[in-house]
Amino acid sequence: MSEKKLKRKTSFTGSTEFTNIKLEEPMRYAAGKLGVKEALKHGFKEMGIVRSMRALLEMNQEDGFDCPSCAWPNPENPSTVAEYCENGAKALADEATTNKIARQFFTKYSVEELSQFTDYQLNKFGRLTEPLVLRPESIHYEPISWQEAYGLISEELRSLNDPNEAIFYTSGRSSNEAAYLYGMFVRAFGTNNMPDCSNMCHESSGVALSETLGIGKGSTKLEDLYAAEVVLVVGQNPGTNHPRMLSALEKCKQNGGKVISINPLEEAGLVNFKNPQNLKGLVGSGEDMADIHLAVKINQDIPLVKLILKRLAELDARDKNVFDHDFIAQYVNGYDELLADLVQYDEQDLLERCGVPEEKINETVALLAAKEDIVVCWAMGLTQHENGVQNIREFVNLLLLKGAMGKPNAGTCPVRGHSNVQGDRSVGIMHYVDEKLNQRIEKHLGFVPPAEEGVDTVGAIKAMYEGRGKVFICLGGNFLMAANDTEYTAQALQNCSLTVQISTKLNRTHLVTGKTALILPTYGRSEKDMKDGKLRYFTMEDSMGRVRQSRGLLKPASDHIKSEPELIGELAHVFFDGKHSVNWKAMAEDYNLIRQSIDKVAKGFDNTTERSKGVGYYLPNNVRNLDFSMLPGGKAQLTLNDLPEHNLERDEFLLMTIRSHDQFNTTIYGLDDRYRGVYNERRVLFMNSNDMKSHGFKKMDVVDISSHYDNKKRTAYKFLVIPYSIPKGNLAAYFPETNVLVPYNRYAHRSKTPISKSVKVTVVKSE
Ligand SMILES: Nc1nc2c(c(=O)[nH]1)N[C@H]1C(S)=C(S)[C@@H](COP(=O)(O)OP(=O)(O)OC[C@H]3O[C@@H](n4cnc5c(=O)[nH]c(N)nc54)[C@H](O)[C@@H]3O)O[C@H]1N2
Ligand SMILES: Nc1nc2c(c(=O)[nH]1)N[C@H]1C(S)=C(S)[C@@H](COP(=O)(O)OP(=O)(O)OC[C@H]3O[C@@H](n4cnc5c(=O)[nH]c(N)nc54)[C@H](O)[C@@H]3O)O[C@H]1N2
Ligand SMILES: [Mo]
Repeated sequence: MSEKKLKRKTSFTGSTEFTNIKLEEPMRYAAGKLGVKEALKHGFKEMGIVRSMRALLEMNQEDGFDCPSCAWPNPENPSTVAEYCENGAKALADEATTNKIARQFFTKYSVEELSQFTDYQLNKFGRLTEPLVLRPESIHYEPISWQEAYGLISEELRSLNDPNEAIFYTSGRSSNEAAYLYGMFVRAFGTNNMPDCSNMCHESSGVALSETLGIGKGSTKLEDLYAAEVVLVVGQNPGTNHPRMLSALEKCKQNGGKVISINPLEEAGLVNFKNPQNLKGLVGSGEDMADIHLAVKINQDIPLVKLILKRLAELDARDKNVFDHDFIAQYVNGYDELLADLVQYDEQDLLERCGVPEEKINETVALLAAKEDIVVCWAMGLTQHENGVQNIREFVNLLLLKGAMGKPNAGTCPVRGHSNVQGDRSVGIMHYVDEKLNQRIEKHLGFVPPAEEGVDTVGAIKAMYEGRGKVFICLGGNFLMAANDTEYTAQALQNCSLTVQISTKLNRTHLVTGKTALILPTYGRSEKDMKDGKLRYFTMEDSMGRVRQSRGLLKPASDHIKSEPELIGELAHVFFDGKHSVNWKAMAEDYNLIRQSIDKVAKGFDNTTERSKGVGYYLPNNVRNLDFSMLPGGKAQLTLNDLPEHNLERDEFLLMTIRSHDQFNTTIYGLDDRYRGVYNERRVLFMNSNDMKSHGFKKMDVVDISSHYDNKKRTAYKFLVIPYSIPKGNLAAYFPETNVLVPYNRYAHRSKTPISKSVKVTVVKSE
């Protein structure tokens, strides 16, 4: 029998049945932090009353655990009441669910059968409770001991011709300790093949900020948002994805600050906001969070900013006080070139491209001209385009011209996704080579790390597809559904000899696998990690660069699962047969040893065990000290960025793939998108009602969406058309259902972030 015929018949999309949609008007407001009572409602169903009460009271508190949802920082003094949001409560309930997958489950269902379930249904089965193996000829997972699993992986790794035939992915939920141990094991094994979720997320921010400001992270602290004069929220939906950020914006407004939202959609929470924890929010109609909403067309942020800069430059030419000339003279490179470049653009053309009404531009220009303390926040609406890096550089231009950098209440704020995605990078999860890091590894860990750049997510998919990547190990995440071009990625995974998932819950990447597959179940953030009667804890780095401790408190889902550092350390110990310059086993047991090692090897970490206590400590950040010595001329860089061109044909739209209110990335908590007024259905396509008319679509028409890159038709079948307030020519639909449309070889220049927010598509009625 040929290799191909042996392949399991697993579905990489799951069912496309509709689930009984209900529509309402989109909501005008969103809540930030959540009252205890409401949050408990989410917990009770999944976790039971006692577990919910205990866990929610400890979430984001000083001696508690870090919320497993987003990376928004906790305030220095968390309020005595709840410091969490609705979606944090959902994330916790999802992780700490009392639903468990028992041994008989995999006897009952084959992987082929399981793959017919939707992602929502797969997640609902609950927590994984013991290590499992899917053997080459089998279609059923079966139990395997930890030792046997380590042995199997080690043998497979040793059998490779070249360490670069193995690829090690990381999702951003892992602690600093787990990620560090993993990253160092991968290097000791001999490769830099470390793609991570960041490649699909904020990589464009990292690239843009590094080259303009000398550090790939943001410069603001939470308090800076409170007192800023203007906060721009660009390409970001905080009401759903970072709800606690709304509390910070509310504080800003109470202090007299203004909020500008730049988004094709009027996202709830930016338009109007209710804080359930203050009386006004509960009884009144809430606050309008955004003072100005700029409904930019998808991927037309650069024309918008250029237009604003042009107008500001005109005012500055007259008054000489709109830009910060002292700051520019001392700290900034490229001023004359930027001004000369702006002159060539036609204002009317820019206006038409961005699609924003002129009076809104005027309002924005007047506000920005008069203010100095400006913060720009952004997320996926800027990073996930072909020109993602340039998008961000253009906003950096604005901040630098205004001197809004390296001082209180001003600066950059890329709002990170996964709760420890920033920390994972800081402790060494990256596919590129950092020579200084390599020198420290050699000095302190006693081995020579590889000097050759590894693959990122795009490179990993291609390598596996082409047979160059043979073993694929994932520390968390759901690679198949998170990555683009689902069909291609599925084939890539199936070409592997071994795929390994270290995870908490079942997902589709466990079902579309290599010849042999392993599931290694691990603790969630909220679980108590005990060793010899002592509680162990982790550290995380939040979106603003602060390192803090996190300790779980709930009884783990099973006695047969292991913490991430423990299983990584044990695997490394087995792989090296106990003979290596690093004592992996000791670190697997005692996380203080890992932290001591991080202090020596990772940049900026220092006395972490002590300093991460309580409110924690900030990692060094050169922008906060206005130190640009690492950049050309020792200065921050203004940059020239091109206008994006999409050249849409009459039947083409630009589609953004976004999150609903009831999901965390590929984990689907529920089928509602309450703020957008959609209930019990995810297969929806948001369309401008004029486009519906001109293209002959009616509300609830069933359509297929196709992209046509490289003469290949990729289709996402069966979506319901919903009229929505979205710019003409633009569409929105949820990820991961629409990932099939995003070609694997279309990504942002230089950061290689897939173009999840500007996919050119056509739409036709389903047959
Ligand atoms: N509850 C919950 N929380 C999460 C997540 C989750 O799935 N659920 N995911 C986490 C992760 S990993 C991440 S990265 C973040 C993601 O957080 P977001 O970036 O807020 O997530 P998206 O849903 O991708 O929303 C993108 C936003 O950008 C807008 N947008 C799209 N294209 C453009 C454009 O061209 N220009 C502008 N100006 N705006 C545009 C969209 O309308 C939308 O409001 O959230 C994190 N937090
Ligand atoms: N089309 C499109 N695609 C996108 C995006 C988009 O906007 N549009 N967004 C992109 C972005 S921003 C990101 S960050 C990626 C996300 O990509 P990933 O990080 O790969 O995906 P997640 O859905 O967050 O991963 C969920 C899985 O992680 C596991 N898990 C949860 N908690 C833990 C834990 O504590 N430890 C371990 N070991 N495992 C755990 C569970 O098994 C769960 O099924 O997706 C990207 N893909
Ligand atoms: Mo992300």
